[in-house]
Order: sequence, then structure tokens, then C-alpha cells
Amino acid sequence: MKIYSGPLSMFGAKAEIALHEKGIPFELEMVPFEMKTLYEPKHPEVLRVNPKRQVPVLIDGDLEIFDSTQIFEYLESLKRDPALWPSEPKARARARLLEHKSDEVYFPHIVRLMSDPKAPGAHDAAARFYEEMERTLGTAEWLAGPYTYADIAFYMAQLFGDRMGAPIPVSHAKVHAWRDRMSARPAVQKVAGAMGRYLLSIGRKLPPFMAKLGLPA
Ligand SMILES: N[C@@H](CCC(=O)N[C@@H](CS)C(=O)NCC(=O)O)C(=O)O
Repeated sequence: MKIYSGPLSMFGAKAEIALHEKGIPFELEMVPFEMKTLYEPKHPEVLRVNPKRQVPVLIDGDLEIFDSTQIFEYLESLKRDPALWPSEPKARARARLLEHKSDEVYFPHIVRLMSDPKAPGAHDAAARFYEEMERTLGTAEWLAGPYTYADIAFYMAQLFGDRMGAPIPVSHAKVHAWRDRMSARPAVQKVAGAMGRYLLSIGRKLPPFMAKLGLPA
């Protein structure tokens, strides 16, 4: 199995973390990426497989798919254990919705902050999402019952939220404790740690919470 990702691809990192959590061996190819030119020129395999011209792309023999959430679904049906979706139908639907909201409701505001640090409404929208996650956690360890793809998705998305000036408020103690639990997972340390080392190598500062990944703050 081969994954095409980018050194700063939060969507690629989602797929990589899931592969490590499942214990599925894979080859990782980082496509060309630079802060100035971003993903241009696009990797030929990405162009061939994904009409959206984006990473991550996964190739497993004659299967060629793209999109981190599609990759999650393939991994879950390929290797059930450890399960990364809850088994009960409503719990599973809620977990899937949360994974979707993290990518498609929260993260687009963070993307807007990448080009405009004062993007109207973006900070407020991020703050509302953090409040929702604080409420969602309640007394639980993970966002959607057991540890799931929803945790992986929001961990990677909030990493970029923090980098883009929309950190989780200190008052949200439950989300902070959840993030520490996430940062302690070997799969997360491996993937988010590599992203942190890449950021340091290009002279970028890391959000302080990334020190929990064994990186300098
Ligand atoms: N919904 C897609 C989003 C993928 C995506 O936005 N990938 C970014 C990198 S994180 C990309 O390849 N951007 C280059 C572009 O859009 O031209 C997923 O979940 O995989």
C-alpha cells in the first residue's frame, strides 16, 4: 500500500495516523511541496488518480482512491481490529458526522485564516467549534465514544487552527486534556512529530502544545 501525502498536509496526516493505528504497513511518498509554490507542480500520480489534484492519494494494488475520509472507510473495512468507528449504528453515525464537521465545518475557517489572519468571522467560528467540542467531551476521554477517526480528524485540524492564530482557549480544560491524550499516542507522535520537525526545518515556530510530541516548543 502506498500513500502520497505532503509534509504539511493535515488530510494526509489523518490517513497516515489511521494506518499506524491499524498497524497496516505502508510506503509514504511526500509529494513536492514548498511554502512559496505549495503543491505546484503537482505530482503526476496525484494528477492521474485524483481529479481534485489533491493529496492524500492511496494506492493498494489495483485500488486507487483519494480523500482522507474515503481512505478511513477503506482502512476500516480492510482491517477491523482495532476498530476506529463505534459499532453501534447511531454512535457510528455521530462519530462520522463529527469527523465530517471537523473537516468541512471547522477547518474551512482555518483555511481562510491562512490567507487572511483577520478573516471575518473565522475566529468566532473556531471559538464556537471549540465550545462544542468541550461540551461534546463531557466526562468522556474521546470525542465520539471510543477512540475514533473523529479524534484523528479534529486533532490534525486544531493543530492548524493553533498555528493560524485560533488556539483552543485555556478555559476549555476538557479539550486540552483530550489533546494531551492524543499527543501521547504513538501513531500521533510519529505523524504530527514529523510535521513538527518539518516546520522547524523551515524555520517555523511550533504551537506550544507540540512540545508534548517530544518537540521543542
Ligand atoms: N477532502 C480532502 C481534502 C484534501 C486537501 O485539501 N488536500 C490538500 C493538502 S492538505 C491539497 O492537496 N491541496 C492542494 C490543492 O488543493 O491544490 C481530503 O480529506 O483528503
